[in-house]
Amino acid sequence: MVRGHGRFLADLRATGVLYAALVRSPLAHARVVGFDATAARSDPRCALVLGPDDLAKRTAPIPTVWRLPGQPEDRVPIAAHTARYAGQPLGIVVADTPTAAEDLADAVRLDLDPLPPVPTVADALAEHAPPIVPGAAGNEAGSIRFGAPQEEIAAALSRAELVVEREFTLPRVNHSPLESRGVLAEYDPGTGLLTVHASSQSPHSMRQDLCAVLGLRADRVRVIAPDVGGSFGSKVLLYPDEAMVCAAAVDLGAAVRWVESRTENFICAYQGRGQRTTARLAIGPEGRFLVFDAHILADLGAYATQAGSGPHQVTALTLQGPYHVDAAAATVTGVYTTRVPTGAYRGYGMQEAAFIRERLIDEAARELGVSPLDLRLDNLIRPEELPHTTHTGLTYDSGDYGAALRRAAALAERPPPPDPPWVRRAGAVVAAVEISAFAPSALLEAFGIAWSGWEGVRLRINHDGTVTAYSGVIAVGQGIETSLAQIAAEGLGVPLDWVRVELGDTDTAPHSDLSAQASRALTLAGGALLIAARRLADRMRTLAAGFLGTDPDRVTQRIASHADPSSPDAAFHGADGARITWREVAHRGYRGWGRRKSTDRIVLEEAVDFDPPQLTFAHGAHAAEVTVDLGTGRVTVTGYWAVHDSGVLVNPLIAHGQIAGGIAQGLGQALTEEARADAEGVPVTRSFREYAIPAAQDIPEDLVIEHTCTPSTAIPGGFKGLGEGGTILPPAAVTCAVAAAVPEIAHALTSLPLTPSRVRAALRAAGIT
Ligand code: SMO
Repeated sequence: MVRGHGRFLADLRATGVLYAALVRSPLAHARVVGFDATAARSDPRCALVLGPDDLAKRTAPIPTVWRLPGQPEDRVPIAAHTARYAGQPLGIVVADTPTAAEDLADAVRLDLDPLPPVPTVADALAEHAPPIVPGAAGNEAGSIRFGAPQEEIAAALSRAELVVEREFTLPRVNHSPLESRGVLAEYDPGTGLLTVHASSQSPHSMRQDLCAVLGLRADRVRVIAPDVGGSFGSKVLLYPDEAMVCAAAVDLGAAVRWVESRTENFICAYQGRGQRTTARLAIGPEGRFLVFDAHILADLGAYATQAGSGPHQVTALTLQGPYHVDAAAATVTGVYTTRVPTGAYRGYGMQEAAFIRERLIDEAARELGVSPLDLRLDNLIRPEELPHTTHTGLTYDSGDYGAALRRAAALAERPPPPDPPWVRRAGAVVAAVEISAFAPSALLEAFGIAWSGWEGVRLRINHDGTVTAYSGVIAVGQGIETSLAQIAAEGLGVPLDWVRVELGDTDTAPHSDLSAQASRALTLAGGALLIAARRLADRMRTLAAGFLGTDPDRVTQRIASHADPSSPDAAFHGADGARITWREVAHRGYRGWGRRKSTDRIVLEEAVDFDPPQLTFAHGAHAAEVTVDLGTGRVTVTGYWAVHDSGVLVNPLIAHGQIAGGIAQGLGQALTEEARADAEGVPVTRSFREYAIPAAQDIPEDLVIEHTCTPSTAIPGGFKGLGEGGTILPPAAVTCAVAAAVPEIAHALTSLPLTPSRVRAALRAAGIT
C-alpha cells in the first residue's frame, strides 16, 4: 500500500468498460412526476438510461435485515417514485466515458412535485408533521426497551440522594473514508454470470442483497472486494446506486464502472450517529450508582436501513458501561426524517453511550463536590466479580476496568505549564466496555437480525508446503491480512512469509454475513484459523511420522524462521536422526501417500466454522487534557492517554495504529464534525471545506497508548476486538476535560461537536466572555 501497489476499485483494469453517473434528487422530499431522458438517449455517447419506471421493471427493493418492533414494511427501493432525501438516486445513465455519463445525467430533465421537508427529529415528531412513510401512522418507526423493568427503576429512584438529568444531542457525521464507494459490474450474457467488484465491507451480504434486488441466482453472482480504502461502517450495506450500476450491467451485457465522487460521498453515503437522548443518573448514599436510564430518539433518516436503529439499540444496551448500578434501562425510538439514512459508524452506538454515561457521572461528581475519578473507581465492576451480567443482559467475560482507569489517570498526571490568563487547562479520565467479536449466531437470532454471527475459514497447505488461508472477512485498511497470516503461521509453526491470505471473493471465501464489522474480523476469523492451523499441524506431523516410520508423538517439527519449505532447516525429525522436510511431507501428502485408511481427507486443507459461545468484551480508559481559550472558545487537546485491553494482541503495531486512528476519528467527532443540512433538508456539508476532519496538527503530540491484557475466555487465542475501541471514548474524554477546565459551563456541555462557536456561546451565557 505504502509503495503504491494497492489495487482499489478505480485501479482495476477492465476492457470495454462503460461508465455510470447517477441522476439524483436535488430536493429532500418530492414526488417524481417526470423523468425525461430524451436528450440523453439521443446522444451518441449514451449507452443506457434507466429511470424509475425502467428500474421498477428490473429491480425489487433491498431486503431489511434488522427491524424495530412495529417498524412499517418499508424497504429501500431501487425504483423511487418519491424522493425522501436530497441526493437520493432516481436514475442512472451509462456512457462511454465518465465525463459523458455526468454530462448526460445532467441532461435528464426531472419534474419534481415538492413535498414538505422534515429535516429534524423535532420536525418529524411535531403535531401534524408531514408523513414520510406512506400509510404509516406517524414518523415513528417503532420502539424497543432494554434493561430493568419500570418498577425496579422507580424503586431505585426512591432511594436517590441526587438525580442528574440532561438532554444530549449527538449530530450526524460522515465516515470520510479515504476511498469513496464504487462498483465495477460485469455481466456475461453467455454464461449468465454477474461479477461485481465493489468497495464493500461485506461481499457475501452484498451478493445476497443483489440476488434479491435483481432476481438472480446466488450461483450466478460473484462479489469481490479489492483493496478497500477505509469504510468505518459506511460500506456495510448494499446501496440503491450500487444496485443500479449492476442492473445497468445486466441490461447492457457489459462492464459498467461507477466511482463515487467526494461530493456524493458527503451527500448520499449513509451517515452515522444522529441521536437525541434524555438520560439520567441517580446516586444514592456514599455515591453509589442507583439508576442509569435513557430515552433515545434515533434519527433514522428517510429509510430504516438494515442497521438504521442498530447503533442506537447498542447505545441502550451499553449505557451501563463498566459500572455497577442497581437498575439500568433504555428505550430507543426510531424516527424517520427526510435526510439520507443513518447506520453503522465505527463505535456503533457505544461512543454515544459512553458520552452520555460519562458526562452524567461527571455532572454528578460536580454537584456532589467529589472527585470524578474516585466516583468512577468506587462504582466500577471489579475483576473478581467477572463474569458479570448487566441489566441489559450482556455478560462481560473478563477484564480489569480499575487497572485501566488508574493507569490512564497516572499517565495523564503532570504539572500544568504556565498558561496566559485567558486560557484554562484541565483533564479528565473516562472508561468504557467495548462489545467485540459480534456473534454468536444465537445472539443475532435472539435480536431477530437475519444475519449469521459465525465465521468460517479454509486453510490449505499447498503441494510445495506454502500456505493459503481463505476467509470471508475483508481488508478495509486495518491490516487484517497480516494479523491472520501471523495466526496461521504461528498455529502451524511455520514462517510468516510462507502464508498468503486471500480475502474478499465470494467464489473462494467461506460464507460471511457480517464480515469486517463490529470489531470481529480478527477474533472470529482468527479464532477459526487457529483451530484450523492446529488441526493441519497435527495432520502434517502424523503424515511425517508415517514417512519416518515412527509415532507422531516421537516426531519434532523444527523450522528455522528464514528457511523455505524444502530446506533441511524446515523438517520433521524422528527419534533416530531421520528427517523429512516440510515440503516433502506436503508433496507426498498430495499424492495420497502414507494415507491411513481411516480418513478420507487427502488434500491438506481444513475448513473450520467458528461460532463462539458468547460475546467477548474489550475495554479501555482514556484521559484527555485540554486548553480552552476563553476569548475564542477554541478547545485544543494538549495531551491524550489511552489504556486498552483487547486480550491477547496478535500484532502490537497494528493494534497501536487501530487505536491511534480511532482516537483521531473520535477527536474529530468531539471537536469539529457535524453533517449539517439547511431548513429544507438539503445537505450543506458537501466537502472538506464545510466538514472538518482532524489533520495531523489536530492530534496531540502527547498521544500515549498502552495495553493491558485479560485474555478472552470465549475466543481461541484469547483475542478480543479492537477495531472500534479507540473511537468510543474521545468525545467523552474531551468534553469532560472541557467541563473540568471551565466548570461554569459544564452543565451545558451536552452537545457535540465542541466547535469554538458552541463553546463561546456557552461561555457568553455563563458571563465569562
Ligand atoms: S460500525 Mo462497523 O462497520 O461495525
